[in-house]
Amino acid sequence: MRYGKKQRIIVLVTVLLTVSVHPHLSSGETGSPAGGWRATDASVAAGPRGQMNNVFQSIVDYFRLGINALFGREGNALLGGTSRVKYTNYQLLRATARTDAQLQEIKELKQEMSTDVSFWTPAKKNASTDIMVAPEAVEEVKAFLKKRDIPYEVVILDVQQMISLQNPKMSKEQREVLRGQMGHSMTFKRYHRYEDMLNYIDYLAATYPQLVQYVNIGKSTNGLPLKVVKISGNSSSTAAEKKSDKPAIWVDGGTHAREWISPAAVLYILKQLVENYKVNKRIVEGVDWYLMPLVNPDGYEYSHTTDRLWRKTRSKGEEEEGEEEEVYGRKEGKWRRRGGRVFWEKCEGVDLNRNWDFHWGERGSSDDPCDETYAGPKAFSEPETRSIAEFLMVNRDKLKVFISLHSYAQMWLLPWGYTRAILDDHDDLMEMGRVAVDAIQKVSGNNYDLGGATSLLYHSSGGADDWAKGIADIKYTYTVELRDTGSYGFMLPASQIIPTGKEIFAGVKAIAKSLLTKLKQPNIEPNKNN
Ligand code: 0X9
Ligand code: ZN
Repeated sequence: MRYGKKQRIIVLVTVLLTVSVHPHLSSGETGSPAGGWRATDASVAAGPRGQMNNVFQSIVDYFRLGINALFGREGNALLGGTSRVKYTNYQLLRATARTDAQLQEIKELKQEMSTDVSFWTPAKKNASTDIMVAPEAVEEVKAFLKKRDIPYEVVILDVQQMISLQNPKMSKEQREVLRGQMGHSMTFKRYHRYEDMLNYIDYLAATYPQLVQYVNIGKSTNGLPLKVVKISGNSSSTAAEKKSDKPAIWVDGGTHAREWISPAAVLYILKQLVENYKVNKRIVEGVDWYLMPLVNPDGYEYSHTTDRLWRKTRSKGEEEEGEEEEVYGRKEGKWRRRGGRVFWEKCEGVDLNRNWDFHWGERGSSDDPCDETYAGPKAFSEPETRSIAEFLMVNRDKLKVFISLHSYAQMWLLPWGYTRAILDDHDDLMEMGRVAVDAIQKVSGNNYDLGGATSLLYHSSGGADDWAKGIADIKYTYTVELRDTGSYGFMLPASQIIPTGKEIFAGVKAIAKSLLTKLKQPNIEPNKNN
């Protein structure tokens, strides 16, 4: 039987009404994985009752996607699925391996229970490892740790609850009111969507045209703009500082989607430099600032609409024209558990901090598309890394400082990440890093550990910092892990945006001042390439 247009609309409306009258049937409430197609696959593991639910789920998701694509209500078709991944009763355990054997066992746990555990921090000897565990596996994992004498504590009892508490809601009306009053809706009291960030940048550029410009350096995989804001103050008094040979500082955020504090912190720095220009006159006029609040907009948006704990990009691994499927090898998937159901998930996304073309694919990065540290099918496979690299190369002579903001750990890290070898100018970078962490300590009392990325964290190759140092030759290159040390982890409450912003701005400001002082001394050569 063929349905006419009218009948199709009636069917669609009926399904939607059913879903809204019985909200527990909707995918968001049952905690299904993102994307209806996955739910169909889930029936394999979910048993007959699960199969019925999942078939229904697929129909619901199908219509929801259709409606969202048509009317763009929640999420949008561009960003893929609309059902939220739920982490109800997922626990965060903090385990500490004290011996090599225990470390090995924790690594085995990761391999063997990959459906049920997710490592928020890597396994390391004599350091704590944060492991998120699905409710179905909590007892098993705890028994595993106890049996091997590996001490652990429960840090978060219900990850979902933490997620729902993190970000105060703001209605459309409230946003409109704010835009009417201030010209933008950026509050620094909540984590904003990319649209709000872009509006804020537009507002600053329009309000302070002498000071703020932005450059679109490219587009994300899903077509969102990649924006770099340039702040350059001109003092009418000093002709020398007016010249374009001012040193430049780069600060970026949001490489990893779930690390919400990092784009918020870059925006805070932007606000201080622009809206608090008078107080920060010396560093605004003496330095050209390049700020990129959001390196990975696709992943970030996805972490708002669908999976709060998403880390990578959203690229799907389709082969480029003429390329063989095997070259990309990204048709793989894996079993995952979400909301009590196991389903087959096609693995998507690339870890941008493993995708840079400097010692790409070496230690500490993965060639498995399902891994959180998947380096991509090739170096610079992602438009985000390519666009930034191009921009940095054009400006490399001016750039003296490169800072990439991440979370969480409270660490000020120096290259290299790919090797244990120490930089030739390690001491210079330590000295400058010390200036920053001391300034942070002074302003908030918080201690940031300072040191090489490999020794403080772990091996990881293909990182932005290694490329900035090794290829672009930017002298003072750092990766900063912002707050906290694990009480909230990625779900750092929005009330900590301003305090975190204040401390990181103090650190960055101290570096800018120190750089200007150094450049005044004639015998200092901050870049090899100068
Ligand atoms: O692993 C990373 O990419 C960074 N840590 S995070 O928890 N935010 O994912 C650290 C990167 C340090 N730099 C290099 N390893 N190159
Ligand atoms: Zn990160």
